Amino acid sequence: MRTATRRMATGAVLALLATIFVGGTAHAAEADTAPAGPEQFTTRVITTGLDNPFEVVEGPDRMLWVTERGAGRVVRVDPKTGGRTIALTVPDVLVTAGAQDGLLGMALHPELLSGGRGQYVYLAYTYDADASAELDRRVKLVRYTDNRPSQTLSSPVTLISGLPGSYDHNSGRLVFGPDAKLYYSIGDSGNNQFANYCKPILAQRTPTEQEVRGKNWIAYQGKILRLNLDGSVPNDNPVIDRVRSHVYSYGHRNPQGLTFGARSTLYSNEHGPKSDDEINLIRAGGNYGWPHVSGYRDDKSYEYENWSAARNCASLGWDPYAPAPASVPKQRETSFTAPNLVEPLQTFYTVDNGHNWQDPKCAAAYYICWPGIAPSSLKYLERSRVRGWNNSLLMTTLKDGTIYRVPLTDDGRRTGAAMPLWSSVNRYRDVAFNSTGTVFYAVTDSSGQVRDTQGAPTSQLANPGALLEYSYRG
Ligand SMILES: [Ca+2]
Ligand SMILES: [Ca+2]
Repeated sequence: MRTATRRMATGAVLALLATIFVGGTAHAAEADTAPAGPEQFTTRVITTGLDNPFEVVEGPDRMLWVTERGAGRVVRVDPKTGGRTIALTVPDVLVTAGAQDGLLGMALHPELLSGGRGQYVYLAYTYDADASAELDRRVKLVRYTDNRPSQTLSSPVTLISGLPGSYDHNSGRLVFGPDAKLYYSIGDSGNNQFANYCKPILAQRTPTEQEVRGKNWIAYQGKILRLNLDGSVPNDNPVIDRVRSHVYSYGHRNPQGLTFGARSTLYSNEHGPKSDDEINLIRAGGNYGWPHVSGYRDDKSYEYENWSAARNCASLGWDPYAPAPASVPKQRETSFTAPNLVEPLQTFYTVDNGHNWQDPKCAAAYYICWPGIAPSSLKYLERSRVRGWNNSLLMTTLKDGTIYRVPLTDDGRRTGAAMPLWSSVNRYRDVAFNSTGTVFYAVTDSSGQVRDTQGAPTSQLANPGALLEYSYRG
């Protein structure tokens, strides 16, 4: 923080000198219109010790509403004092140590605390759907009602249950759309890799009419869903393979970011395998390619190896660095065709064939050096008093220790280069901003690996489980 302050002071003096001594109004004008950089912000730790916070949003009460994935709690944090109150501890949340399950996304009804009828908070979380000792990890979306006198959430109503849940790749972002529908992202369960390498990826599998009627949501893996506020299927959802369901778009891997832009454009970002993290513009009925296509359909550094289709899968060992055995079917990206295939707006990053996935700098954890950033959230900023920031996406990352701003074109259909904003040795999980768009808030994971200042892996996080504030100095 002190370094940033010093940099800012020096920058301001230089800008002033440039204006006075260079005398060129063009110089001054340029300095005045360049988008603000991180040095124009003051950083502050609001609070620490949150249990893997997942979602942060500024409520109409100007408190910061946070979900703690690990503790299964909704807390309201006073941004001035860091004081927090528990609004809810979800009674039936399932949390497994080291897993990606627990309390995930949260969306506030736009009428919350306005005196209207919509005094609701929507939550997504994993639970055990099996009453016996067996574990059946599923996800449900539940609506809670805000109770002002006690400042707690109560009267849960389950909107939908039995959604696919996993140890890995749950995604879990929940958004209240401008069309008063709920949007929810579900990952591919982390299948076809690590301990799940013999389980098939179902991101291309769309539900049958019979499954929808029977409330069997198995095919909702690797999808973005669109739901009515009561959990039912909207009658204007896209018809995909002759079936209308909650599925809005498909072919996703792990879309953890989901946000609406201007003109009802919907954006998502998702984790690629070793490369090709993506930002996508989401269209109704769009196919985003996974697992046949990763990033662009360019045959660069990725080929779909379908381990589950190998007859002897269980006897094979999964190795991310060795070529897959001959019995594992392989498919080049360009051999996959789909009329509704949608390529990303941008990737982080696409690399050429022959890339070295075992950078010696990351010998302790090679994936930290893979050419990706692990995007964990995306939030659209329409208007901001921060210079040059209108019409932007803010993107948090887990591996990269950086929050980025991604400028959008006026029509919102293309993105410009991602600009790094705030960097630290932290796994940034989500970002929010206040009503004027001049104060930004980020939450960080409680543990995990990230790139250190030299780009090597470390698990020594600077601010574990924190809520951080970045205030624009103008
Ligand atoms: Ca894709
Ligand atoms: Ca590709």
